[in-house]
Amino acid sequence: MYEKDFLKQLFHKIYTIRIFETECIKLYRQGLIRGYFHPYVGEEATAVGVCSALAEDDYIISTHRGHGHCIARGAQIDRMVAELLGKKTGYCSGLGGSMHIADVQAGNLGANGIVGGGIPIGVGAALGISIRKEKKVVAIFFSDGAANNGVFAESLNLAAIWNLPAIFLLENNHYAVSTPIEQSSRNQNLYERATGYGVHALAVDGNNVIEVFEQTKDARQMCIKGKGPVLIEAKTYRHGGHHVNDPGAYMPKDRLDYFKSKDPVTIAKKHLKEQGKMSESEIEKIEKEVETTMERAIDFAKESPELSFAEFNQMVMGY
Ligand SMILES: Cc1ncc(C[n+]2csc(CCOP(=O)(O)OP(=O)(O)O)c2C)c(N)n1
Ligand SMILES: [Mg+2]
Repeated sequence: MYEKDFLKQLFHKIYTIRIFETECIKLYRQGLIRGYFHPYVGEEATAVGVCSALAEDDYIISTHRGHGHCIARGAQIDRMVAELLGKKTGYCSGLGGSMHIADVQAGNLGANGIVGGGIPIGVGAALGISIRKEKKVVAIFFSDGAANNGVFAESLNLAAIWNLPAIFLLENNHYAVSTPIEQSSRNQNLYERATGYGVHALAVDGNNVIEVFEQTKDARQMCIKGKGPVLIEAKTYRHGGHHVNDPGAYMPKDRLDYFKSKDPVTIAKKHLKEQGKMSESEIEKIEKEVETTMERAIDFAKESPELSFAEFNQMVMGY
C-alpha cells in the first residue's frame, strides 16, 4: 500500500505529460511548433515510474521521444513549451526544440535525436560517477529500435565489465518508426539480450507506474551497492504513429485497443481511487489544476520573445 500523497504525485505527473503532449500536438497543427514531434502518449507511466524512484542528484538521459522524461524529472512545463516554440525562455533558449531538451541542473543530461546516441553518453556519465565514488545512478532511456543499434551492445558490455551504476531503461513500445518488433527481433523479450553480458535484467509492465517504480527502486539499490548495471525492459505502446504527421495506419487496431485499455492514466487513477481512497471529484480537481497550469504555460511560451540575432550569434558562434 502506498501513501495517498505519493499516488497523487504519480497521477499528477502522468496526467501532466498526457496534457502536455495533447496540447502541444494542437500547437503543432497550428504551425507554432516546427520540425518533428514524437508524442509520448501511452508511455507516460514508464518515465514517471522511473524518475520517481531516482534521487535528486541522479541523472537521466533522454531520447527523441523525450518530453515525458523531462517532465517526470521535474522540468517546468512553461519552459518546455517555450523550447518547443523556439523561444528564448525555453530550456535551451529555443535552440534545442522538441528533440534536444537538456536540463543539466535537474540532472537531465539531455535528449538526443540520434537513435541510440544517448546510450554511450549515459555510460560515460556512469563511469564518471564510479570514478568519483559517488552514490548516484544514471537512468538511460531508449527504445526497441535503439536496442538494434551496435552501440547498445558495446555500451552494455562496458557498463557490465566496469560494474557501472547505470539503469538501462528499454522502453519497448513495439515499434521503430513503422517496423514492428516482430520484424526486427526473433526474441521479443529484449531484456534477455542483457543476460548474455552478465547483466541483471527483467521486464515490467511499462503502463503500470507502481510496477515500474518498484523495479527501478530495486535496480537503483543494486547500482548503489556496486552490483550494476541493470536493464529494465518496460513493455508499452504508442497510442499513435511515430510522429505527429504519421497516422500509424500500420498499427493493428486490436493491439492498439488492447494497450489503450491499459492506459497509464486510467491505471494511475485506479491506484488513486483504490489505494489512495480518493473520490472522482478530488481527482477531477487535480486534472483541472494540471489543465490550468498547461494553459498558463502556453500563454507564457506564446508571449515569450525569440532570441535576437545578436544573442543567437553570441550563443552559437561565440561572438
Ligand atoms: C542513428 C539514427 N538512425 C535513424 C534515425 C531515424 N529515426 C528516428 S526515430 C527512429 C526509430 C527509433 O525507434 P525506437 O528506438 O524504437 O524509438 P521510438 O521511436 O519507438 O521511441 C529512426 C529510425 C535516427 N534519428 N538516428
Ligand atoms: Mg520503439
